[in-house]
Amino acid sequence: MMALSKDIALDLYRTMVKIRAVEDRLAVVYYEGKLPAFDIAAGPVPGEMHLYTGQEGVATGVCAHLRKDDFVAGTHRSHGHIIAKGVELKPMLAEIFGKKTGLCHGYGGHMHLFDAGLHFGCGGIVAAGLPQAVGAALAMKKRNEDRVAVAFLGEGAANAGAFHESLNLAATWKLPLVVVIEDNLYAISVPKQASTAVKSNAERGSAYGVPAVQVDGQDVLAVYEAAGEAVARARQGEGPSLIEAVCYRFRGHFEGDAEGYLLKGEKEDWKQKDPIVLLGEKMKTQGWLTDTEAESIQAEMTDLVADAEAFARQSPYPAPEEALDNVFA
Ligand SMILES: Cc1ncc(C[n+]2csc(CCOP(=O)(O)OP(=O)(O)O)c2C)c(N)n1
Ligand SMILES: [Mg+2]
Repeated sequence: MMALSKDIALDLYRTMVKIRAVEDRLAVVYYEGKLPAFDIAAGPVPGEMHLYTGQEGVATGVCAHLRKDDFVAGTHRSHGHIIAKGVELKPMLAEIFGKKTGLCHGYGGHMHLFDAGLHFGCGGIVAAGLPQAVGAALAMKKRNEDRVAVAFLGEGAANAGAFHESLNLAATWKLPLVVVIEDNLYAISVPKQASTAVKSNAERGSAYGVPAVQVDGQDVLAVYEAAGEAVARARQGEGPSLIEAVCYRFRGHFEGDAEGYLLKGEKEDWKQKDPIVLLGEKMKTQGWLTDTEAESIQAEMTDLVADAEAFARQSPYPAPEEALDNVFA
């Protein structure tokens, strides 16, 4: 068991509460102007919205080992990844609101958060982040840098060709890559067992010569420990690793999902394994956190989000005549 200090535990806790605070607010703001008919184009945050609520332990446990110059490729569900990597909330929320002050000047929105300074990118094409992370890892190796590339993906994406080609190349070239599969049981409404006969995606590592482990994704400390080993391996030039984190999203695939595919009582059961509550309880047992401290962290993060939201709302939209700037046309 990796030695854990109060400082590290507190850092993990604060990051998870920050992610949850952003998304709890977005879960309200998103519906402004959209109801009663659910007009997806209406309101201050038009378009689709995929929340990460419930999976915070995965992004947090992995990114806690990363430096600013390490590369992360996310997915369509990446608020948690970019926050755990250290993004400023103001430009992040401004991007989600489609504003000129956003990370991508409002061109990207919630699914296309990109922060060059943080070496972070994500997007809506399932499994597309993997080849990008392999490319980043190849560049790092060619330049003799001790940087690491991380690709997050869902268990659905692990059935895409890009996943298999990426693992194969990364292992053959011994690249500094960590692949993190977040198995939240579903790809949209399709349960894992309907799209693969493989029980655990960690088993797939051996097909490519990649060390792989399965961890409880609701337990941020388990993720933190596995990621510590994988990131160290990559940084020391020992090649790629695969982490399969079994987790659960507490909200639908996207906001507006009727969730007719869930088993009765399933979500309620998983909510008993809220990663924030679980870590908070462990810390309280250790004497590392009091109820008052937990409340003040929650209040601090709620305030941070309120400031970022105010910034986003007050910011201007890009002018229509700028629509084709900065894009391939
Ligand atoms: C190449 C491609 N195919 C299909 C889609 C439509 N799509 C969006 S999300 C998704 C499911 C992804 O499931 P998973 O990888 O498990 O991630 P999760 O949503 O569970 O986080 C699909 C099929 C897409 N965006 N890109
Ligand atoms: Mg999934």
